[in-house]
Amino acid sequence: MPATTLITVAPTGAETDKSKVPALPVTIDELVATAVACEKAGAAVIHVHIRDDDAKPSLDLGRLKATVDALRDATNLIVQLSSGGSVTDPEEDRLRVLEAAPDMASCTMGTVNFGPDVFMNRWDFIVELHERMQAAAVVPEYEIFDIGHIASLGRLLDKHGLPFGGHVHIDFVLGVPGGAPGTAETVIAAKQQMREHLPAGATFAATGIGRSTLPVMLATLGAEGHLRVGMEDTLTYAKGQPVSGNAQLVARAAGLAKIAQRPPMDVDSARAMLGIRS
Ligand code: KMH
Ligand code: ZN
Repeated sequence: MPATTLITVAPTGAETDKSKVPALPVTIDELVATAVACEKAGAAVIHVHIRDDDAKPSLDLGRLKATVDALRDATNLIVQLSSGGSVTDPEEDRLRVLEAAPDMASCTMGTVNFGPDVFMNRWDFIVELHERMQAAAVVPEYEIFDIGHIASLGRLLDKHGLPFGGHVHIDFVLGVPGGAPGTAETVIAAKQQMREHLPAGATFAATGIGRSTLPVMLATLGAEGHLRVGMEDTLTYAKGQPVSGNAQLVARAAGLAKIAQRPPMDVDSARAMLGIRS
């Protein structure tokens, strides 16, 4: 069992409408304020989606760079940019995210139905993203929305080599309508697939969308996993109680991690585990 728990916060996402959820951080100032509070509460990684002046999802390179700089100035967090963007973002824009020089970027391991939409991740696109990350010294977090994505990652690593830093870290995003369900059973099945298809030493985190957040978190803590939480995935803290902010979700994860005798991993240890460039 790992001695500590890596906590990643995903504060914004691309799907939620700011006008319906005022606590969602969408400006750079709001993101920085959330990041500072989440670092204090126990997060080590921030998974970032940005918004434009109208609070719509954006992959504008200038704004991505400004966001990375602002987060680095205000926190010691590992900055992970989303290369997934929103379901409508073109592949070129998603690849260009790496030019903002984040510490990490997400890399989704397959196409998945995403509610009424399709989150498209063609094999050739995945290979291109993986190879550009190797060249740019950006550490991937491989996003797994469905069980078959784990075998696809095994195939990617066999054919195209290990990621920059040599360590394989994946994130099960469970409970998306169209993907694997957010249950303890999925966490265990996915972990079994990791053992079969990925190199020894690979680590995983998991997050459950919506009301699956707690079952996935509790199962993951008991299954040697790390945690992702945040308003990208969860907007309700308890029945009838909207999330007040991302730090509330990080604090709950940190509290449960302490109860599990696996307190939050500090940022320097997270950098060492993930193989982030210094
Ligand atoms: N917004 C989803 C379509 C990622 O950040 O890499 C994709 C997503 C995954 O959130
Ligand atoms: Zn995301």
